[in-house]
Amino acid sequence: MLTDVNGFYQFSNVLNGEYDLIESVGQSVPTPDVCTPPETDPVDFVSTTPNLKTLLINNLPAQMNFGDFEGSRIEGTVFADNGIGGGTANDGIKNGNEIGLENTVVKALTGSSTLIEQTSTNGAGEYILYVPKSVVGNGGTVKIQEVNNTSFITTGGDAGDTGGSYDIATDINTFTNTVGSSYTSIDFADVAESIFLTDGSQSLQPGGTAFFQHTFEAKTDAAVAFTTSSVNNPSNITWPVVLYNDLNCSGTVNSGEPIIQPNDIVNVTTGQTVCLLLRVTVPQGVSNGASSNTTILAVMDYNNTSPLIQQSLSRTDLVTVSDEEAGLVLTKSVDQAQALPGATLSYTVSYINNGDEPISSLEITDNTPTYTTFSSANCGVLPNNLTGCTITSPSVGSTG
Ligand SMILES: [Ca+2]
Ligand SMILES: [Ca+2]
Ligand SMILES: [Ca+2]
Ligand SMILES: [Ca+2]
Repeated sequence: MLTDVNGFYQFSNVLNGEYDLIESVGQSVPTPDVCTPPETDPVDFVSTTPNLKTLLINNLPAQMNFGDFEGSRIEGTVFADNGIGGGTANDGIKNGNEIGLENTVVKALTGSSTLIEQTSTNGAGEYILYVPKSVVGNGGTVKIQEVNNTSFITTGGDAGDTGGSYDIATDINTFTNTVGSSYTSIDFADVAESIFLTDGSQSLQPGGTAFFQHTFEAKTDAAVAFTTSSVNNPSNITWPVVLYNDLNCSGTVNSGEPIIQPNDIVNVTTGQTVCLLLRVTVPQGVSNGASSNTTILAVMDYNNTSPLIQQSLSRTDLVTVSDEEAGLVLTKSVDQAQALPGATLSYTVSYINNGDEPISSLEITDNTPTYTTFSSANCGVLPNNLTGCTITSPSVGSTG
């Protein structure tokens, strides 16, 4: 049957059973039993509900509505273009197991960039937008724009089946509207920004060595160049700086772990963590308050991008010379300034940790002075949290 002027329809005296209800424009009434009508919408309308619905009638009244919209429907996906699961990173195309990005804003705009409608992507990264015929008619321009979430970088987009084109600078797909169309696969490709942690600072005495641990967490496939530059105070003194690739992330330099040179490239893939160790040596003879501030710059060239997409990250490590904040301080004293031959001298080695880091193990060595031989040694009174003191000494009467 045909709907009335208000779009209303009603079938009466329907026998119990299962029925297909089909929306079909302009069909003759009654539709012949032998011929299933095509599922169609009125001219210039797109469906907001399926045109075919199945209905079970069992003695009770039933209601089934069909929704149509006068204009065009646009749908697509915003996804993480990071190449996971066999995909290609940063190519602007959803491939492999690249997943959708939820809660991302997508806007429909007119050719003159007036907002028509905006929405957010669902859990699968999908969105649907509608453009009314009254706003953009046949032959008018429609722009679909993504607004990246915080900490995401655009790698591309796809105009889908619109026949339009994508512009990376504005993150907009632009196409010419045919009213009543249902456009699909208008997609947007982003990747999360990679992460570089963290800033460091240490106080050391002249001649000391500082190590700073850093982690670089790649969120997409890229070639990374790590370079260092230092600002020294006073500026005429050079502080030796070396950057190591801490392959086993131990926080220490192990045998075989390479120094990263300025021209080296570290290739990373999505989810990979690169551990770095920066070693800064305080020159001998620098005075209290001298400092060196080293910046580690990480420049990522995203794989598969042309023109090249880059992300730069940096961290700084500050080393300050401070006598007062020297870590371990040892002092040695003797109980008599002079002694007769055969007398016993008692030497005391005292230790104090003035640093802000705990010291977990410590080895102190000393020599028997000239004209003396070893008598005995003990650990003295240990602080509460210091245990396991052992003494390795020469035999009594010997030197060592
Ligand atoms: Ca419909
Ligand atoms: Ca991809
Ligand atoms: Ca984007
Ligand atoms: Ca290591």
